[in-house]
Amino acid sequence: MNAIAQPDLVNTILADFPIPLENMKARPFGSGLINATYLIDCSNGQYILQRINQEVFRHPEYIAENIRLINDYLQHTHPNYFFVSPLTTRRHQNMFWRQDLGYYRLTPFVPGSQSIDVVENAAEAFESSQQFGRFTARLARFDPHTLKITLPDFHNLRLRYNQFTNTLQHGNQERIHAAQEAIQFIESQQSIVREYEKICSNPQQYPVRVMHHDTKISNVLLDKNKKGICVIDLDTVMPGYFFSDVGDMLRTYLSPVSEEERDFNKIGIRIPIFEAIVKGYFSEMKNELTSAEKESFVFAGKILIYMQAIRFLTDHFNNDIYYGAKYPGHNFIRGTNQIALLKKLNEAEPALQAILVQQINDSK
Ligand code: GN1
Ligand code: MG
Repeated sequence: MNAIAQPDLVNTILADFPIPLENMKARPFGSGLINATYLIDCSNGQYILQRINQEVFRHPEYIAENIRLINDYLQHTHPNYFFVSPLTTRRHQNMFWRQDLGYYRLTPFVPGSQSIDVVENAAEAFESSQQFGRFTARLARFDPHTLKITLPDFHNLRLRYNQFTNTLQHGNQERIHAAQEAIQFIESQQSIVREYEKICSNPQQYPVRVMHHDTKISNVLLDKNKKGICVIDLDTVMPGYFFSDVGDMLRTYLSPVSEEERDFNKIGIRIPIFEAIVKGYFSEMKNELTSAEKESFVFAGKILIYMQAIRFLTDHFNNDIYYGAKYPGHNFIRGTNQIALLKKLNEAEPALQAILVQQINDSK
């Protein structure tokens, strides 16, 4: 899925950006599944070159429009907020270089920044959660509906569930047959879909906000002391609900191991990390969030873990057309890993809820 850019293609693309090309070096970078990413070294600094996956993002120009709108708004209202915007091309002043070969964009690499792939401690979780909270808080008076929908129905759990059941009819029957236990578990948790629908039909208590929709730790830049600098990877910034960002943080920070882990005994819920996520998010959003949103933090985790389990399993049954697979059964492992995580979250729920209530009270 991640087509490797040819060196001469990289040169052709970069020639249209205002950067010096002598002694330029390019190498693959990062761990994203959807867009191909390269680190570019050149004489005036480092840049990130990314090819947008057009199978996933059907209108890459929407991404550019959204980033421009948000950038303009923030420069106006919060000029000190650190926001990394892609460079524009020399010829057309576009945020994308595009030809038949695809859409590419170039973003400055923030000097002294680092990103990490796994949350090791509560301080990292706090910093990251604070950054995602700050992003939505700074945009609290910005009308989310002016943004383009870059990925329609991205976090629509009802749709994801329906796609899953549909795939059970039409997908790879051998794989489906071998996955009965996982399928039954997914079906047994359907009440999550119904609760999700209640949230989406209650705009008073669950308002539509500008959400990032991909809040894994690697989408936050940290400085050398692991203090948060800013959020990155803004392709999925769209109108959405609090649960998307809060839930994906719980999904990706709580366990000491990621969705890639094959030894499910290592999956667990780290309570201090939960507390740090809540504190970090509340530090920016406590005056914006409704009581209902605050009280639903644990449920946000359930929605996102459940959705990701469904997405990985659906892809497994569809012969890995979306996420790809590095080994046979890769998406089955990822999906069942997420099921194991959801079970752990369900077990830990009373303890997490108690911490949440404490934090809600402390934030008043
Ligand atoms: C994809 O490409 P990446 O890693 O940023 C996916 C997310 C999933 C994630 C799971 C556009 O994100 O929704 O949570 O994989 N993004 C898209 O690793 O589908
Ligand atoms: Mg992403």
